[in-house]
Amino acid sequence: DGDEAGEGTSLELPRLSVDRRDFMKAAGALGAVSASAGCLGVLDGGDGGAGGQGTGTGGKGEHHVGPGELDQYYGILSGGHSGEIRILGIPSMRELMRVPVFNEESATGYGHDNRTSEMLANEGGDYRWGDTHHPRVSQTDNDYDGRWAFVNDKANGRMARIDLKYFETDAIVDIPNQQGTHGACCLLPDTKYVFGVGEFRVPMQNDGRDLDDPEAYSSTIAAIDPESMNVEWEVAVDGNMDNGDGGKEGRWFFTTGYNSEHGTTEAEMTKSDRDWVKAFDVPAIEEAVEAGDYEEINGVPVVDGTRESPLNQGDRPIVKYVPTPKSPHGVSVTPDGKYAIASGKLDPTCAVIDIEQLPEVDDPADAIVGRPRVGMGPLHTAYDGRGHAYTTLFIDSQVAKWDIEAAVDAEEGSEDPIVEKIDVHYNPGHLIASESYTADPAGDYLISLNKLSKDRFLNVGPLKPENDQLIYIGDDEGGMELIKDKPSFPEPHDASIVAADKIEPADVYDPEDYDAEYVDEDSAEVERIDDSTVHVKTYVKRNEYAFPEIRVQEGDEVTITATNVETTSDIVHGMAIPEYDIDLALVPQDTREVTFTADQPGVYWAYCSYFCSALHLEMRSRLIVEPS
Ligand code: CUK
Ligand code: CUA
Repeated sequence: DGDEAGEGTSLELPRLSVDRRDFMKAAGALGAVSASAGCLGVLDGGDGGAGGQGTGTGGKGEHHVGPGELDQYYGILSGGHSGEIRILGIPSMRELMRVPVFNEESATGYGHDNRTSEMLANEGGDYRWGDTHHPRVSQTDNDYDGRWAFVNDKANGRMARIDLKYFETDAIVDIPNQQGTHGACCLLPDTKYVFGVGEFRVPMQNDGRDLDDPEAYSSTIAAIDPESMNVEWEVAVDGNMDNGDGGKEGRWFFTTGYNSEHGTTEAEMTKSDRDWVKAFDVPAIEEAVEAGDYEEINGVPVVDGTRESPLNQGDRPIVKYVPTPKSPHGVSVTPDGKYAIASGKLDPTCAVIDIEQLPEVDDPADAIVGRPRVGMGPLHTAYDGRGHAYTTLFIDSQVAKWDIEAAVDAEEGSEDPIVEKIDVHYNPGHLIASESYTADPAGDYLISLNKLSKDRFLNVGPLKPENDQLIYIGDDEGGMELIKDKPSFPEPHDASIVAADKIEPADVYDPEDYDAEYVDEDSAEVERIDDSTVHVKTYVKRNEYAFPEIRVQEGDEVTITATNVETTSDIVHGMAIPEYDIDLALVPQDTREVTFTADQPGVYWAYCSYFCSALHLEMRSRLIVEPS
């Protein structure tokens, strides 16, 4: 087996072989990892480093991705209050791209052209920033289909969709009745909904009423249709919520939360010993919506899922409140769909909830079948598909690897299920293993998203980067191995790691995909629409715009429609106009529009902002604004 894998992988391969993944699993099953791991060294592909190839287990060189080689996975990381998401190659940890979502971004012109600025202003609710936490990729049959990524805005209660054909945000919904949308997650197996988990409890009509009556505040989950990005329904519940994850079979959706006390101060919120994992019975909720058992609030059917709700009194409550110790934070469903595991945050244990037992038990607490003591400050849990869970320990600055079935068999509070702990640097929040959110995780890499880096990097002043650490988890016998530190800008919270071959991005735009006027050499013109309106239609190519000069009158409203008519991959042009604050970026075959008022007479050199050719600096057009 080992020899075969060794021969099947070759130094010429530009991309780490997919076979490796299967090999790792097979080898793991045979308990043969350490015996044959040396063969993996050839995947190194020419690193030649000391720890490198074929030198037995654990050489860091075997995870090296050399110049010109491609990574095995896309890492799709959130960017926290930068408002963006980031794309990393894994295992290299090279940052490949940043995708603006809730922020304006000048390199890509996002929020600067009419289409994206209107999306941010209209559907997007007209905020200047957002707080992305949980990027989740759409799935079909419990596996990544590479179509979309979704990400929440914890700051302003929104959900965005990123089209993975273009790695571009193509839709945003400002979710009614949610002030901060924290958790984000697809309902599996086929992404029927994207759930936004509302965190902050607020008056459902937040217009000045119920200010001093926190008991009347609510938080909701919102079920969003992934195609239309329409909020189909919401469920209002008791307590705050933070993270969410869906079962694999389309029935259950889980959220963690805190503040069962309905307090408004930290002291009030942490008074009681128990909070809840809430288990939403999605088909039962759909039935309630169907039957008209809801109140329409701000245009959305809101179903009452509070404990007192009549919908929670019968045989089939729509929300089961599973009591867990103080403020559980992360929740994630195991790849086999058997358990939802909630991490204790203020309690050193995780709660293993048996999903099959949920409908059976009278007291939801009886569905908790395991309570391993994992360490201090457990926040989030990921999976390798070999029966292990990996939980970040915020306070201990560690990742704990533990055996899920052993935790079910062990006494409550036992440390016996712990297989191993590894130090991380420092204070990890989320962690994510490759394809961990699918039914079939790859089980090789894990990233620990550490909130503090302290002394791990050159000092860049008081604001330190965070530290995203790559850990190899493919070798159960050799143990977890820390491979790499990667400094990151504030502040990734969560990620999805997707096999490279499951996403198929386009190389150039397809003009059919967007409703914009394609301008080529035949249709380029400067059209005066009326006394005060001018429409400039220009193509853009190496090394020119359609017009060496564009003449308008002071006070004109000018719309520029610009198409990059290049068909060659990677030839991007820009159209920037100084002092008019204009910044278009045009990938091949893309068309963008911008509208502005020519209110300052004078000469303005429109120029290309992407270094596209030897004559890039000459690629210009003179905007002449004649005084009126
Ligand atoms: S949360 Cu930030 S570390 Cu938004 Cu999933 Cu836990
Ligand atoms: Cu076009 Cu530079």
